[in-house]
Amino acid sequence: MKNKQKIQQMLSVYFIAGTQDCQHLAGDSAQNLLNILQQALRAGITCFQFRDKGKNSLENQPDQQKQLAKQCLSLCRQYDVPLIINDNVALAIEIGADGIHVGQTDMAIQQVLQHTQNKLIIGLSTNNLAQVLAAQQQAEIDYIGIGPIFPTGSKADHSAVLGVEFVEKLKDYALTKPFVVIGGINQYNAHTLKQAGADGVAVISAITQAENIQTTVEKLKF
Ligand code: TZP
Ligand code: MG
Repeated sequence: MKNKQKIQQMLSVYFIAGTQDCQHLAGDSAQNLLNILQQALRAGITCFQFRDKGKNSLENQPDQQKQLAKQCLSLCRQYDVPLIINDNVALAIEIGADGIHVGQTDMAIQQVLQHTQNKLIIGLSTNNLAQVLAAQQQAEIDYIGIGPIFPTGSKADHSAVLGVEFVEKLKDYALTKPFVVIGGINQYNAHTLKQAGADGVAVISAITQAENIQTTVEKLKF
């Protein structure tokens, strides 16, 4: 377990993206991702997760994907913002990322730890109460991702939506682990979720499709 306060700060405005999330823009999607990331960093995001997967991603071009991940990392370093890699422990280690985020059906946490020697930040996605409570019990997990809270167009095979009530109800369980909520979160509903107890909000389309990244990120902060 890394420094809890640092993790909580990091979760505040947690931006997630890959090339598949930049298809609405003309031109090269890798370059578009870098442009968006730079604007988001300038605007004050507190964490970036490189999640390049599925249709229209570079997952079948590992060399290009690695090169892009390295470029993202060097941008994040300029702003002193941590970079977390989604689901790909080998890539995280190879490029020297700050953390790794896994889902329920990805590499098991014990196996992740063997590879990372507990040097990287570890996040786990959860989609129901049993999974949240199980994650809470695992000392090596630094933060929990909870969602989807609202319907989302950014993840094809997502689980049932949980709603704000689910986050409210978590207060009864007095979680000690930091958690970030995800799924359909935007500048208008972020505040409600932080009021409900979330340490931060994780967003894809709210930033990748923002009309104005600067003002969007400012509103996500509060
Ligand atoms: N996991 C649960 S919902 C989701 C992921 C990766 C997608 C969130 O995207 P958006 O655009 O912020 O709803
Ligand atoms: Mg996964």
